[in-house]
Amino acid sequence: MALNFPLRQKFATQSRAAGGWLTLPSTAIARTIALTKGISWVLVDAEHGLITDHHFYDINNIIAASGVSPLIRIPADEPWMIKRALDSGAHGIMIPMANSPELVRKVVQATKYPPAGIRGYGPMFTHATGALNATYKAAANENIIVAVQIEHPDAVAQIEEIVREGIDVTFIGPYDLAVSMGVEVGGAEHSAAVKKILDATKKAGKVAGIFCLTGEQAEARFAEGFDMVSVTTDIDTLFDGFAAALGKVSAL
Ligand code: 3PY
Ligand code: MG
Repeated sequence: MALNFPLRQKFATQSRAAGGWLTLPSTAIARTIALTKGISWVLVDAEHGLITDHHFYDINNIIAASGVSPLIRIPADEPWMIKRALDSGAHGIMIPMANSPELVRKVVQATKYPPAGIRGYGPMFTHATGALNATYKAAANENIIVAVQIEHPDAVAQIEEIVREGIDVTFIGPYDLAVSMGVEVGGAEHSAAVKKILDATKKAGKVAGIFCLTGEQAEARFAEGFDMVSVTTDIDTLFDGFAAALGKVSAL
């Protein structure tokens, strides 16, 4: 059974999936982003954002009610965190620092009910997926979107093996990738690593994603062949908006 996940529909039609990034625990901000024309997914950031699992359920519902897929980025590759995020109705999960095929296999198993995996049963609050309990369980394994972040040289070195695991998306974290490689974002080594990840992902028939902070960056990444790209974040929009407004005011 197919669950009605807007982001899966984007994948099926191979059209550009532009997303927003939510770092603040606010249903109002989540809805504002989700209702922006052109957005098909919102990343709920429980890794570096201020959001915790206490907020997941309401945020997922408001994003899904806007016709957009909520994805949750959890702080680490822990099965219990994956379980809590999925049980709150996320359409998908994003795992930071997915640095080896073994780790990715463990993560994929944590997203699946037995016998395919080890996910525990308790989908009473998965309203944002449009299904609950037995109906949800019957559909979850094949519908939940699994995105793993490629943001470390160990992952780049093993990218061909990583993309063969049961994931849907490789999602590049360009800033961690630069920090962990000890190079500049956009420099020659960084760009070569990004290209290697993109090529391996496309060759495996998986979705290639990358984090961007501006529409200009997103447009360039889509043009390079990426399928799933963020356009900005709530907090960056606030920074930029306040700075731009204050830039018009003299003698402060
Ligand atoms: C990174 O650039 O490291 C990311 O994870 C984007 O949020
Ligand atoms: Mg990162």
